[in-house]
This record gives sequence, C-alpha cells and structure tokens, in this order.
Amino acid sequence: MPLQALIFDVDGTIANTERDGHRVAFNLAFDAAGLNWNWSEQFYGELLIVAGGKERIRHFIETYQPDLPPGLSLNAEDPKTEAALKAWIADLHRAKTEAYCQILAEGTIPARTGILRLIKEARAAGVRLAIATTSALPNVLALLETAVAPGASDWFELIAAGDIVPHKKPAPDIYQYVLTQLDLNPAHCVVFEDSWQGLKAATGAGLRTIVTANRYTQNDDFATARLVLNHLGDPKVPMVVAQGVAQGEYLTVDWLQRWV
Ligand code: XBP
Ligand code: MG
Repeated sequence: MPLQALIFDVDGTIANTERDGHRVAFNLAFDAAGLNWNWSEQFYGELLIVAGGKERIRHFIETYQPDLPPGLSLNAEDPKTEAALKAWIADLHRAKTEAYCQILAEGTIPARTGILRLIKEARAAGVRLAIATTSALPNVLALLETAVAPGASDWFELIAAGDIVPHKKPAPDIYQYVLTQLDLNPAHCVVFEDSWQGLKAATGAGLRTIVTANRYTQNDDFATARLVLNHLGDPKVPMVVAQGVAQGEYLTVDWLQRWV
C-alpha cells in the first residue's frame, strides 16, 4: 500500500510554539488592549485544553470571569451583547496574531528535531505534504518560513488552518477537509500530532497518527496513537519510542513507506 501523504499539525509538532510564542503574543495583545490579564507558563498549560486562540480567550473569560472593558459582558442569551463580545475577541486575536508573527520574525523558535529532514525526504520521494492546524493561517506561513526554511510554505500542497472549518480540533473536521480537498485515502496517509486534541481529530477522521509529545502534552492520553516518540530523531540525535514499535535512531520516509 503506497504512502500517499504526510499531514502535519503545526503548534507543538513542527515547533514548540506555545510557551514562548503564542503565550507571549497573547500577553502582549492583552497589554496593548489595556487589560490586566497575564497568562503564566503554567496557567497557559491549563488553557491549552481549548484549541484555537479565539476559543481559548472565550474559555478564559467564561471560566475565570476576568474584568472586561466597559460595555462588554458575557451573556450568550442576548444577541447584541454576544455580537459585541465576539467582535472584541476577534480584534484582540488579530492583535495577538500580529504580535506572534513579530516574535517569529526574530527567529528564536526553531523547528523540532527531524522535521526539516523528514519533510525534505518526503519531497524527494514524491510523498505529498499537507498541514492541518487550529492556528490562524498567517501564523502557519510565518512559522514555516522562519523555523523550517525560506520557501517551505510552498512545499505543502494544502495548508488547512484556523476558521476554514466550523469545528476546531478535537473535532475531525480539519482532517476530513484535507482528505476531501486532496482526494486522499486515509489508509495511505500518516499524521504527525503532539496533543490529545490533535490525536482525537486525526483518529476521528480515520487517520494513522504518530505523536511527538512535548512538555505541555507529555501527560496527555495517547492510547489511540500508533506510535509515540519524544521527537522524530535525526542522525546523532536518536528518538525515544514511548509507545509502539519503530526501528532505527530516527524516523525516515523509507520506514514510513514500509510501515503503511
Ligand atoms: C494549536 C492551537 C492554536 C494556537 C494558537 O494549534 O490550539 O490555537 O495555540 O493559535 P495546532 P491561534 O496544534 O492545531 O497547530 O491563536 O492562531 O489560534
Ligand atoms: Mg498541536
């Protein structure tokens, strides 16, 4: 059965973007909006239960009831109040996206071990590449260009990002969208994810998933993953297999072709 495509999640999988990228950008946007909100490293780990930046801000407001600017309140029953809050969250999130892209432009967030090597191998072998992420499209483009390689965003046949589907991960929508758009057979694809939400989304779309966990996700439930690794590995930087079976010191497209 030939390997048709590799589908990558972005945040936490291509690079560890959450703690020093997204979190910092949220705090910068809060500051610029005159809010006294500040998300610590540890607290942000709790907020990561909700995927999607706008959804995460709303979850924070609903769960922790922080001070809101005058004229805004939480009342989903009243359409006017709800529309005003939604528009304000969208503006705040736009400012966060700008701050995040500026952070990435500083070039301090690298791709995770093995990412660039595996993507290059896939290109050389004619294996198709796609992205399925909850994050906003400008963030993905900026990360690919700064952390992976200049021009890397053109290496992906499809970048499915953000609000392109109605329901974000853990719903399977974003993976179903990729499968439909690229006319892929899920049995011939491999997904790379880092979190339980991403794993649930991918397996919900019938996709075989490899998890490369990170500090924020290392205690997630990955029971349905076919393989769990600390990272993809590179020559002289061996991967550690936490669940499943993989040969060699690092994951190769050759091996994935035999595996699928
Ligand atoms: C991770 C997310 C994103 C980022 C923030 O996405 O949940 O929401 O935390 O990005 P994934 P935005 O792992 O699917 O790549 O603020 O642009 O949503
Ligand atoms: Mg992720």
